[in-house]
Amino acid sequence: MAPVNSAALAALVLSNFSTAAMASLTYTALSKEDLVKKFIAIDGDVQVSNIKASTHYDKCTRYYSGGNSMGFAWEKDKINGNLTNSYLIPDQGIILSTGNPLHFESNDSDQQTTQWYNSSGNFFDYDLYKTLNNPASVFDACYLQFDFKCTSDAYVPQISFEYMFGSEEYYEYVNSPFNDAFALILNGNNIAKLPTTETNTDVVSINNVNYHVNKQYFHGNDPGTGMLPDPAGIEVGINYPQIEPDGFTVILTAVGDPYKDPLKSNRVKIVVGDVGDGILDSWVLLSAGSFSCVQLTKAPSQGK
Ligand SMILES: [Ca+2]
Ligand SMILES: [Ca+2]
Ligand SMILES: [Ca+2]
Repeated sequence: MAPVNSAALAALVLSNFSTAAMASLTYTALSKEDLVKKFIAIDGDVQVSNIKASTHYDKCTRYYSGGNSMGFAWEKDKINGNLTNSYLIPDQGIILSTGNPLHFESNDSDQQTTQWYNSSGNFFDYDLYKTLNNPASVFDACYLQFDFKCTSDAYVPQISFEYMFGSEEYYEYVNSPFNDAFALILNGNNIAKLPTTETNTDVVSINNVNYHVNKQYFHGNDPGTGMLPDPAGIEVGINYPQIEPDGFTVILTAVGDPYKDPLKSNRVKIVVGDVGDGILDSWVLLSAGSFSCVQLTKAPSQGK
């Protein structure tokens, strides 16, 4: 880890929050049923069933709020350049981690790690494994799954939500087997995809969105590369000291295409996993109120 002057760090934080208090998220531990409820828009009547989650979901998930207090992105991640009007994370929603959700804040380490796996299992996830371009073993997967449909055929289901993915695997383990990833699987298809891609995959993972490829979707936040050569020959630095991951995506939007029949159940699985081993954790933060049932007359996709 590169030395970081604490006074300079504090000044930097304040410059990104000139009028606001120090950034701080509020985390709430909820049952898996309440996590899903927090995630569903009260717009139309959504019927949810068959809620499942990782056996350690009480450890790897939280509801969070206060996201806007984490501030805005620097233009080109250039500290003391111009701040954009793009928030770094969704204001409130759910956070899932391959380690501890509460370790998302404060970049005080190059190696935030919590291992949930043990001798009785890796917390492997086959659905996430299948989305990977070059599959490697998945560890510490944290997931939430549910079925949903609309309670009346006057409504149709819609899915559109914002999320960001960040990881301690950046920058050192880009293009390595430690390819932590996130997927949101709707009726068998991953809809958490990069809007465009320079590579042959659109999966949100370490190797597919980073300082090197698809970098328009990436924010660097690296405290130093330790004994490894600095990638691309540049010192990135901690651009966002309020955020622990050494790199993270811009806020991305996932849009789903649920079954047209409003009465047919849709299955949704949200999953983040360590890949290759269980260390150097990743986090995904998803906006609340993203799944909804809207009146048929308002639905843009009607008649398809
Ligand atoms: Ca870090
Ligand atoms: Ca882990
Ligand atoms: Ca990892």
